[in-house]
Amino acid sequence: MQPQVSERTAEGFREVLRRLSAPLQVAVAGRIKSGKSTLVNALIGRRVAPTDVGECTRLVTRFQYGTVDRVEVVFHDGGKQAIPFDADGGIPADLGIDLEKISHLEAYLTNAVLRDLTVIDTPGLGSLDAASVARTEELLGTRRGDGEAGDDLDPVSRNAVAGAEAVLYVVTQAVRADDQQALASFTAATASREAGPVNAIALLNKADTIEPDSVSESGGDVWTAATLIAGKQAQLLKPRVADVLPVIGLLAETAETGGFTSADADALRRLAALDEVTRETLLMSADLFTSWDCDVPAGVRTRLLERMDLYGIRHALAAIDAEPEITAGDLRRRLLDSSGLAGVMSRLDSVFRARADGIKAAAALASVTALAHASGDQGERQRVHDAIEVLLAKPEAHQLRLLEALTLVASGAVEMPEDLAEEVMRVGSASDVGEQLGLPGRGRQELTDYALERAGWWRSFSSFGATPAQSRIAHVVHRAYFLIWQHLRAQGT
Ligand SMILES: Nc1nc2c(ncn2[C@@H]2O[C@H](COP(=O)(O)OP(=O)(O)O)[C@@H](O)[C@H]2O)c(=O)[nH]1
Ligand SMILES: [Mg+2]
Repeated sequence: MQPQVSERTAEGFREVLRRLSAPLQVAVAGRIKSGKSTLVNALIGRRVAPTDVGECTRLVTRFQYGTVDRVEVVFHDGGKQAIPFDADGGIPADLGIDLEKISHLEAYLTNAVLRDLTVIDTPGLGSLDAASVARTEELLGTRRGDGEAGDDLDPVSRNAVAGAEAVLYVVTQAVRADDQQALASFTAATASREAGPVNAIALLNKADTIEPDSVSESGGDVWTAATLIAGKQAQLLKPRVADVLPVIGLLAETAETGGFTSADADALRRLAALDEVTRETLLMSADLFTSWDCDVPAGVRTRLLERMDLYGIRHALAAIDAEPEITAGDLRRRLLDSSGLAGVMSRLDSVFRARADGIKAAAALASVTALAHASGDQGERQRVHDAIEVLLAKPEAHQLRLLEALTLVASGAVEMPEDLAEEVMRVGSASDVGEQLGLPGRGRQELTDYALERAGWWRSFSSFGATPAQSRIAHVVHRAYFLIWQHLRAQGT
């Protein structure tokens, strides 16, 4: 197809192809200070993204897999400059380079997580700093680039291919109206069609800071309160994200990046051994925790507070009370368990990793369409559109159509009875065949029979009783069951 389009469009197509064979790009987005960089560190398992303050928190950083750890500054003019890690192995908080000239940072790390996910840390929307917002918006594809010199693509096209393919949306207790807007514009930009839960997960971060008493029915428990709030937010963000998962990024980061040491465990043991009154006073507030007079040096306490905050400290002290001989390693695991990171990881697997090819293909399709659209040549536009139609009609495009069906149903664009909607989501989402069929752990024969039965059911539903829109969905679901059935049968021979 390339000779039939202009050099500029062809360049865009080459970029799209390159993206298809690269790991899925997941942007971590949300307001500033929502804990994005902290979560990035937890996910990568290394305290590498600067958190809190410093000019680098105002830059977009792409973390991707590399065989040698290194960081590069990429300038607007296309130039690059290697920069050293700081003494702790992180990206320095300040670079001593004019920020205006920097496009973004590229960090190459050997960490396994990055083999199939490229994680993009963003400065965040809703920041007072207009330049940070602009950088984030540009990355998310919600804003047109400035078309800097040295770029082969015009701004529209560059944006069409530059956007992340999936997003991890970080919110805190209060979801604001513009959070939803930002998410909507992200999905519109990445998929150029109705936003969906196919490529977006929201995290309710800083779950530890939620006042349980502010949530009725929490029973005074922080995690219960967080789960309830996450459920409410899921309703608000519904058509836009797959899920809202509560998480304590800070504890996840501390537990996963070697931030919890045996010296920390010792300090916690000493705190646990303090008399009841002193201990309770310390735990009343962050101020009291660091300033109240006690045997554990204030500097040590400040470090604990920074790494665990009061909730984490309380949690650790309770674990020590229950099991005075607990090892530092076990304490670290307790903290990790209480952070909710495992739930986030498993959702990343089932929502992003398992569907990476489909998500990338959908993004590629959207990019190609946008590239054609941006072309001034009417004939070229038509040829690209025709080619896409041919492509979509092929059996191999089934995964794409399934994702689309999923999106339509999840967003409510096509209404389905609730049980059927759930079935569509299940068939389209899960990575394991048993789970896809809603029969986890059952034998192959049972699964094979059931897949065939459901294939038949959806075929007849598509012909009888369904509205035209439902019928189109039903065709796709029928096909999904049929393919599962074929696959299971082939395994048995
Ligand atoms: N209590 C608490 N603090 C957190 C949590 N996650 C991040 N923080 C703190 O929030 C501040 C901002 O975090 P950062 O990751 O830099 O936010 P970003 O601007 O969204 O990247 C830092 O001081 C973090 O230590 C959390 O789960 N609980
Ligand atoms: Mg940050």
